[in-house]
Amino acid sequence: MSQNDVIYSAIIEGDRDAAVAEVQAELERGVSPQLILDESLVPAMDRVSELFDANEYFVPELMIAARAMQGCMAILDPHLKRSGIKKAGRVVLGTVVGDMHDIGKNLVGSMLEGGGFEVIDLGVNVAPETFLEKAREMEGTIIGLSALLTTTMPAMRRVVELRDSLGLQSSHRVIIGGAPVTQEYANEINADGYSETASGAVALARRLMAG
Ligand code: B1M
Repeated sequence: MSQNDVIYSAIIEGDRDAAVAEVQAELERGVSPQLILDESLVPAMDRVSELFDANEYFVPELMIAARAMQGCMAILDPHLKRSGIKKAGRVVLGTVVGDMHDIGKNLVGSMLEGGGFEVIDLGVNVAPETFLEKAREMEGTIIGLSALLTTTMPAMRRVVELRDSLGLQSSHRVIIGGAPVTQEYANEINADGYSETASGAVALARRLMAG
């Protein structure tokens, strides 16, 4: 384990400038981008999730940490791509049609990126067809759906139904989340997984990728 404590602490404290500067310095020292991601950034975001789950951090702290993480990812991404490092998987993510809430979805996206996933963020108010169109571009892509309104939850069912009608149930798993969503609802609509939290979504996506 070669965790960089400066990066680790800067992410937890949401100090984007310090985190970005140290990531840059690590790259210049020849440290591999994958090592920076796996041993400093991902553990820091895991710690941020723990603090959030323990009610020690609230949404603002979470967002500031996520912004610091995104700043670091912007630097690491080209290096990761160049070195051909295999991503943990690919997730097409969005808030379902009719729903404009994106704070939780963005956190899920940051966490997934922090967890080594490629995230295609389709934004908010995304139609079922759009999810499927984008997901079909690559075999194995996970479809991640977020909904914050009870009135928009049925759109999740429509995504699953469309996926199934296209015969893509074994190649494109659907995971769902958002404040009103439950495991029972996931079972009811035949989604492949539910997570209550952003960090849980990473663990869930990893489990699905592992088969
Ligand atoms: Co809205 N809103 N809102 N809102 N809003 C709620 C959701 C509401 C519960 C407030 C209330 O009445 N108490 C209520 C819904 C009631 C219901 O359906 N039962 C509501 C309503 C009614 C509305 C409007 C209809 C209000 C109106 O206009 N009359 C309207 C709808 C607009 C629309 O979408 N069409 C509306 C608008 C808005 C704002 C634009 C003002 C703003 C959104 C800003 C934005 O997102 N850019 C807003 C906000 C901020 C909220 C509350 C206050 C906070 C939501 C939030 O960001 N939470 C919310 C009340 C509340 O939840 N306390 C409320 C923080 C975020 C980190 O949590 O999104 O749950 P959350 O994400 C969590 C987990 O759920 C999980 O991970 C995250 C981190 O752990 N998660 C996933 C989320 N997605 C996941 C996906 C996964 C896995 C996990 O896998 C793919």
